[in-house]
Amino acid sequence: MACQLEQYGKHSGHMTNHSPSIVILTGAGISAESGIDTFRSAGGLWEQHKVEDVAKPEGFARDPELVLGFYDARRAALAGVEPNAAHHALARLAAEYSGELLLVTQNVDDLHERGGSPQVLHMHGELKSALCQSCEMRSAWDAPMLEAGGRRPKCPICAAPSLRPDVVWFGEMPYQMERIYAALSACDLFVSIGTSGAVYPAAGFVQEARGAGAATLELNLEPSEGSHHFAEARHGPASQLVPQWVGEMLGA
Ligand code: BV8
Repeated sequence: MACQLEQYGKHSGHMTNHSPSIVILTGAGISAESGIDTFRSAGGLWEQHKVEDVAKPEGFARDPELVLGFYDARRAALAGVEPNAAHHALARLAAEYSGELLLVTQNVDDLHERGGSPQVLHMHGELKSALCQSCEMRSAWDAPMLEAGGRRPKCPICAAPSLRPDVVWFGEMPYQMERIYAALSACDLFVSIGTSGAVYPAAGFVQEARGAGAATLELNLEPSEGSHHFAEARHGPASQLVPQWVGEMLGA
């Protein structure tokens, strides 16, 4: 890793003796060993449902109960899973690393937080957040959005029965993109963990970082669709690769 940072480090003199600034992007693969289905593996979420039916505004408009039920099931499943060694390793990095660190996740689960990461940027939203379509306010939410008899719970802020999952569907703008792009253009190292590189704009982050002179590392079970953009790629389960990489970064 150190050799890569020197070899691929910033050409604009960022590489002084400070600890390299790191942007990490995670995807469903980091939660796979916790028992949460990924999207594209055999039997994964998208095999059980058509994307356009459950992860697009049009699908929600067409059949809100199908979509609310899909997200209610995923939210309820969180109670039965635990963070794994990869989540805990990233929390250790946040606690012990002296350089700047931004953790961006495409995941809507809460395993990074429960694994101890203090700041998590959920660019595609969170299962445990509700967005009200009337007042457009967000509230922490851990209950079903579809109650018995198809009743809809009331928004905690405006009392309208118009809550939707606070997740970013296809065609919707991911959250905090300016902050992410600013971090990508300034970082010394971009690390992608457990994502297929199938969905944009997240799949383009490696090119942003590399274009700005950062070193790039992919940690994934197998080569992703964007593997060729990475200066270094390691393949295997996140529960092994991530603790090993964190140990390298902490010099342990
Ligand atoms: C937008 C949230 C613009 C909800 C999700 C043509 C070209 C380029 C782009 C487009 C295009 N046509 C349309 C687009 C845009 C579109 C897109 O990218 N489409 C794709 C299909 C081409 N993108 C969008 O619409 C985005 N918005 O572009 O807005 C805009 C501009 C102006 C104004 C308004 C809007 C929004 C996309 C967000 C969609 N929401 N999720 C929910 O979770 O239900 S997507 C969802 O899939 C995830 O969030 C993630 O982003 C994406 C990919 O999933 P992964 O996390 O990578 O999971 P996957 O199963 O695919 O892969 C798992 C990986 O882990 C695998 O590689 C596997 O090998 C690995 N793995 C498995 N086990 C392990 C492991 N690795 C390590 N250890 C293990 N144990």
